[in-house]
Amino acid sequence: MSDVSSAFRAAFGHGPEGVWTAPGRINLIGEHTDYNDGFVLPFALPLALTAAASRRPDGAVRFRSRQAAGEFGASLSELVPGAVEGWAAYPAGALWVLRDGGYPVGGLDLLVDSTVPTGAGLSSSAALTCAVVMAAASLHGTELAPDRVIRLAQRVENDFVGMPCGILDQSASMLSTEGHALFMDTRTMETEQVPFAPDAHGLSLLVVDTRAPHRLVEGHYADRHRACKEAARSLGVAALRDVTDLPGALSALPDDLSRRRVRHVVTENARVLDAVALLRSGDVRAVGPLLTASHASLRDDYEVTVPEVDTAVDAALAAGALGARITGGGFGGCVIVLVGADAVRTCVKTVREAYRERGFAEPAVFEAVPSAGARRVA
Ligand code: GAF
Repeated sequence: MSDVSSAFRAAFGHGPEGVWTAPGRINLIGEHTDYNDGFVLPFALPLALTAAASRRPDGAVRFRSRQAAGEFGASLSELVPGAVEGWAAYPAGALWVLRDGGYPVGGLDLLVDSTVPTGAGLSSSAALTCAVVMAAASLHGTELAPDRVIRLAQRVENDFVGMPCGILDQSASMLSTEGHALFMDTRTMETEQVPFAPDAHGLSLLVVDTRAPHRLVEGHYADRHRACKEAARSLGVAALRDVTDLPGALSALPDDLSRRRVRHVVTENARVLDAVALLRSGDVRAVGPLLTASHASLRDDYEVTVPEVDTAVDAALAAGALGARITGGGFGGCVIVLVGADAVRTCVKTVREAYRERGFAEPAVFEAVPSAGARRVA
């Protein structure tokens, strides 16, 4: 935090008025369910973005990132959809959604620093948008409730950046608490903090960053989203969340592709409910097979995995993991592995060997510790 404040001072010649932090996330289970009004079970990582900011009297904005060269500068009125590219589109979009929503905003100096890797499916962009929405609103006199920040940050992605995401990532960043997974009904936004501490059960939840870059804005995600909406329409339900008779729905659908997309969403919602029930009863080990079933569904029915991801899952399972799956939107990114603490070393070694054999770049592996959500820190 003091690093961010000193970097801010060095860049802008004065100190920040405030500092906010927002974490990246892992989704334990419940993938591609959020834009189908379904259930999700994410938690926040200790990896986070920190944003230092202060108001400017002249209606100008200046953005800097410690992870990017140069400075982005514009006037507030120039920040409209389509006008800003690269990382600056996210803070620009945060200011645009606030203005568009009728909240008072003015000029802003902003410097961000992040430990959330970008393009790894760990929600680096939700961390950025949540932090900047909170910072800009607060500095201009509005303390937004977390559910407002979530919706506004989602709008940044949907209407400014052009990524039709749901509310999983923003909710995880805003609402997570240490030692818990966040069970959320994305239709009602009702939440439950479910205790989740693998180490207390002699287990570890590893994150394997496959380093296969994921690019969700590039169409595949939007295709899945569209297929789900079309299937819901042809089944006569508001959202796939409302499908109660899966065999009946499958026989009513016109083609194999939509049948597979629907089967994934409906079975994944059921797996979230099963995982929550197991966590509530303290049986963390039994969540393993649900993770693996989720992966198979995402690989075969939803088709969002890539060879690096499948290799990590297969190698981890072969080395004795209790369960493993891709996490996040897919097409690259990270795998999570639930494994007994005594099998961690073998598991990591087996995954690394499998990567070497296939000629893939060395994956990064770290342990996921359920951590606190976004907040003002100074
Ligand atoms: C991405 C999206 F941003 C989320 O809204 C969610 O749909 C996820 O992919 C898949 O579960 O992270």
